[in-house]
Amino acid sequence: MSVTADIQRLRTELGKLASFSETPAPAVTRVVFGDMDLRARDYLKTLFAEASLVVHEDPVGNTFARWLGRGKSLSPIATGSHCDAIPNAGRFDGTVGVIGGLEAIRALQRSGFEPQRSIDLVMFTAEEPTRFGIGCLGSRLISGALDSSVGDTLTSEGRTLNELRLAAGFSGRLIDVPLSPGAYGAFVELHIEQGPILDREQLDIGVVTAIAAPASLRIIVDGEGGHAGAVMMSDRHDAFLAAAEIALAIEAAARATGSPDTVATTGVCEVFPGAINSIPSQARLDVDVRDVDLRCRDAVLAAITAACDGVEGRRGVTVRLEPINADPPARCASPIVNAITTACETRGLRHRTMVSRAYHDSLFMSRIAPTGMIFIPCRDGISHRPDEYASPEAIGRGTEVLADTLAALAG
Ligand code: HGY
Ligand code: MN
Ligand code: MN
Repeated sequence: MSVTADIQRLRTELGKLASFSETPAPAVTRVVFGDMDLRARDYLKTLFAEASLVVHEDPVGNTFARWLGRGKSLSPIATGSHCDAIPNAGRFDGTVGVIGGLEAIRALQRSGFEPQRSIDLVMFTAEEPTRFGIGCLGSRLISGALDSSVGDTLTSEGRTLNELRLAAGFSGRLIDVPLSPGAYGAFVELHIEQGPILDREQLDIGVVTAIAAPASLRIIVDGEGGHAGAVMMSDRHDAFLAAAEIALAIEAAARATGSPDTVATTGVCEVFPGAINSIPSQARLDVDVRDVDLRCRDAVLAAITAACDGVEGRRGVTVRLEPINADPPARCASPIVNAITTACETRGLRHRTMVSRAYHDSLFMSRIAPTGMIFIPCRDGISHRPDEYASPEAIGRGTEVLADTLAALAG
């Protein structure tokens, strides 16, 4: 049985989804629980209903669209990804896994396939850290990796996660979000690679074997402010310059591990009071550190602590480190990797195994179900930018490999 994805429909629906954005095209910005996020969710639910899927939303907005299987007693399998987008991003990150997952199900329906196991299409809430400062919020809660108390401790613009989710229409208690291990027989996520390997090697599919271990932290530097004209250079304790020294030390630490997979990024830098004629009294850095090898990643975290200690002494400032998360890497399950590989071979697609340097909801779903990921190429590996691009043909191939994999797993 060979199913075929409707490439034109994929293109149309991804285009419509991209129109729900807080920034003008080609950029896409869609922050969780914002108006555009809620409009995108409504659009998706109409698509799910058209496909006769039974929709359920949990208390944090994770959305489950189920294609009922014949074996009611069998644990379902699942696919899915996210639809939120960081500021000034592209239209394919996450959405390919949701719309592609939907089209994989529709293609199987069109082919007359009837699953033994039910198949869930999951749209995870807040995979991006934009609003609440931590990535994979929805899948962390599903997998039990995050305690429900975050409902009162995570805040955005002075309001708590609980206040914001209830205002967005998601009722119920966060304590009821976790799914037990075994709730799913398997989880498979389709996603753009967000790196250059598949495009550069002109391959169709990446069969993911591992997902890098992400860590993030906030660094707050307190110095002495003062008048930009009146305070002599020798008397200054400039918080921004201290932070700048720390940021450069972070870069050096990532380069020094010897592992090509070690990456570190100072993605946010805020300076207070932020006036041209006032010496910065405080600076805030948000830092992201990753590697598939935990030792390398943690070596960078240790180097960051040492660098902060040194800067404190040399510059007469105080530095506070606030860890946000430090997660282990995920290994994809062999049966899922094999099912994806078989689908590629059956279709004669050029494929290779690879690690994911980006994190995904699969990183946490792997804690409760055997998990795998299907990557498709994106042009020049560009992502988290408006010029992120995956061709309709590449998305179609990924969707068809996903459909074959779901069919194999759903029996
Ligand atoms: O940052 C990441 O790896 C993901 O795209 N949120
Ligand atoms: Mn992303
Ligand atoms: Mn993503």
